Amino acid sequence: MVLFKILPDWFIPENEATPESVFMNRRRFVQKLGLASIGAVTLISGCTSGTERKEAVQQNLKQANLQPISATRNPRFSLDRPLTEEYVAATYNNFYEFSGGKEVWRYVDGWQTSPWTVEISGLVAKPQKIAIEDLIRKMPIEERLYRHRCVETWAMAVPWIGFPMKALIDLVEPKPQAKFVKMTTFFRPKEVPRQDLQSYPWPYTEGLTMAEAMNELTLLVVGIYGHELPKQHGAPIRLVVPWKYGFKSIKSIDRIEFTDTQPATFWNTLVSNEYDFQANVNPNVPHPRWSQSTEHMLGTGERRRTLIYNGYEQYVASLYKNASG
Ligand SMILES: Nc1nc2c(c(=O)[nH]1)N[C@H]1C(S)=C(S)[C@@H](COP(=O)(O)O)O[C@H]1N2
Ligand SMILES: [Mo]
Repeated sequence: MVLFKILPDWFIPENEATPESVFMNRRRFVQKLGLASIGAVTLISGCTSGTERKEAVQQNLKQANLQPISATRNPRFSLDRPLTEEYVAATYNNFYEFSGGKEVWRYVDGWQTSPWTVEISGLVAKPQKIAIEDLIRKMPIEERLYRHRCVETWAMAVPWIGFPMKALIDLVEPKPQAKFVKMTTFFRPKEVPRQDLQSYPWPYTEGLTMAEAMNELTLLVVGIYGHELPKQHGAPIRLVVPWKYGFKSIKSIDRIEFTDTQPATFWNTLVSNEYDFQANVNPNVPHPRWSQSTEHMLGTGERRRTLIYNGYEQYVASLYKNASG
């Protein structure tokens, strides 16, 4: 109990986890509080040193044999902060299919992401089932530096590789009745045991309005740091909507459906008063259990003020002009 009082406030929201920042800053943190001899800190942080961990992760990324993707960086999307180090971003993930904590990279090895097809259906003129390689070949691939803000208050800045969702929409030609896009993560409870847990509404689903889906920021992502996505980031294809809390950016998508009604979404179904459908980053609207006014960067622990729409106001504010929230 005492321990929680001395932990930084952002520790609390990330209740199930071993926050990377605690880990990375363990020495500094321990020194500052004079807690080096208290076993509980080690218990929370794990017991390998930062360097050992970095090496283990880099080895793991190498073994994943991720193929390079050549993509030109789009200079329109620049950052106000340094990029997060690759090994940090790859070891602090939310992917509830594999873990309720952040060490997802330790559990994904046995899960196969190839072959992979994406089924696009619903209110479209050209429904199709398309192999991921064929989809990538047809789409305008580029690199973009984006901020990412998790509802739990951690943030990162990473170079994604992907294509605008608008390009996929043009490919399938939605009918005028289409009002929402529903995306669904793979569902393989035999291979991925957590998908057998009855307490969660598997498979993970997310959704956007058509206007949000067509916004130029909305990216379908197939790579990061110059190569294919490691599994823990949602291989082989995931959504990235950087003005919304991270849970909207659904991973490992195998179904995209155009609908006339708002789809049910994973976190909203689980805890509707904490995770809404819109989920736009907003420093002025606290989560029921914690403030959203600041965030901390993975790896460095740097604390920053949360930006309205995560700093993407100029791109998206017009979408919500007439809304109250
Ligand atoms: N299928 C699926 N997608 C998911 C999640 C998940 O648990 N399952 N977690 C979400 C949350 S809460 C966040 S913050 C981001 C994290 O993306 P990253 O691990 O690549 O940083 O993925 C989102 N997409
Ligand atoms: Mo998140």
